Amino acid sequence: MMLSAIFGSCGCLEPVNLSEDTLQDRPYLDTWNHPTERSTKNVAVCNGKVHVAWFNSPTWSHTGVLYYRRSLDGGLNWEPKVALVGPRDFWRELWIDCKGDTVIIMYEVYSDDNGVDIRYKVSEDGGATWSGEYAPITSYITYNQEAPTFDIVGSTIHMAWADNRPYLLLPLYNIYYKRGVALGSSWTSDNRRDLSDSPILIVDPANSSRLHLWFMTYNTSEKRAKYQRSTDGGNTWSSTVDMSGYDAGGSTPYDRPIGSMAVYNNVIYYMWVDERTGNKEVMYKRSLDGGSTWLGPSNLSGTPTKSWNPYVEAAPTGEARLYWMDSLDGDWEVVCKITTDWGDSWGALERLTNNSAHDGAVSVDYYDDHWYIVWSSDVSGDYEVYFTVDPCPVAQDDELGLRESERERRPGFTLRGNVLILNEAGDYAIYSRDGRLYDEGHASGGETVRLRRGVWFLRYGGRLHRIIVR
Ligand SMILES: [Ca+2]
Ligand SMILES: [Ca+2]
Ligand SMILES: [Ca+2]
Ligand SMILES: [Ca+2]
Repeated sequence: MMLSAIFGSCGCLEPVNLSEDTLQDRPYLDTWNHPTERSTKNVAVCNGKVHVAWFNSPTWSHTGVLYYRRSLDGGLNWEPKVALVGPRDFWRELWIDCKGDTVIIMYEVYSDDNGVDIRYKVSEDGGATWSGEYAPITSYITYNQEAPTFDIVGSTIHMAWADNRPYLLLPLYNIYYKRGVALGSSWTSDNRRDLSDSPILIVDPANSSRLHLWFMTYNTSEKRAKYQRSTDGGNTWSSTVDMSGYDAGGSTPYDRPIGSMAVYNNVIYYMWVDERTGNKEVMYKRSLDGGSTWLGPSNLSGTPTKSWNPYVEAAPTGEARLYWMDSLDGDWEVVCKITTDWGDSWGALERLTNNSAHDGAVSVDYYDDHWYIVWSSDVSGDYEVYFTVDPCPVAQDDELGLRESERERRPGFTLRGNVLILNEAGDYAIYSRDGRLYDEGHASGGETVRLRRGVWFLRYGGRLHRIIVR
């Protein structure tokens, strides 16, 4: 049996309730209680510090508090949540990202005079202290500036957003790009890219001059997922590529071709949702050459139920993960699929949640062989923001990667560097993280097995152990 069937790989054991509040705690402030426009980024991990941001509101209302909470040890322990902004009028979305100890949160605010506007705050000490509130866009502010997305290169912020300032004399939504140097001390001018909305901007972590832009058109004539790229750090941009080539159905916010994108070293994982199969599915295209050519599309979710809110993240190892929400049992669950071969093949659907509550609004980050997952659930009746990590978080002194309850029953093996020492007599089997048998035999005591860096599973002494070789 594949070990992945024994161990769900979507997340680790019991999720952590980060919000713990009797009001509504949600990554995305909307009556649908899940994203309706694009999948937003609510978790960011850098230097082993986990940063999470969400909205807290009495009911559906623009008014609320933007909360922030961090862990300094990869999610084992959490500092108290901080009311970072508010109470004030927000709109729906926020976006958090980090680079080193620089953390930035952008969010939408609303006022009757200026409609929707974008604001941001910066921390330069890993989330310990925060700047005042800045406005990256200062022209046409009486129109709506929405859906901020950004990535950080050094101290440069590359950002995109949606804006309905007049274009061809009409107030139509277009996506715009601009760049801020010195964490936004000065900004380039607003650069209109194309119709229409919900951008996601990703800088290739291995090629920092390559910028990739996911966006969509959603109007009466076209409901498509689209793409542009820049290969010169945002100075010039390609023409638009129609990625979906198929109009998503319906006319509500919940019928948009909502999507996500991840990039590593010119491999691009591009996701969106449409109904070409007869129900909502996460569709997938992939590029192996930095967006010059594309493979696909293929149906990645493959469920007969509604699939929504895809969030894909990529690792330098060739592993990538797609999390999404699916109405599997009539309610919503967060589920995932994993590839370990740069997106050639994907494993079976696995559940992160399994309950009768509404689970969704999932986002994911990757850092140092770990996947960090944040979502919301109304399992308590008033929505909470939950966190998990896979593999399980490891304390500095816990080289076996076992949780406290397992450590008490510490089995007869030790790990010294990358050498596993089997101290007691018994049969053993070692599996790689994708479930393939790596080694097996009978130990008489004192045998050693050398392991590569990464995550392994050991069946030994009648139990299954997760081992992390660092
Ligand atoms: Ca709550
Ligand atoms: Ca505005
Ligand atoms: Ca489906
Ligand atoms: Ca559920």
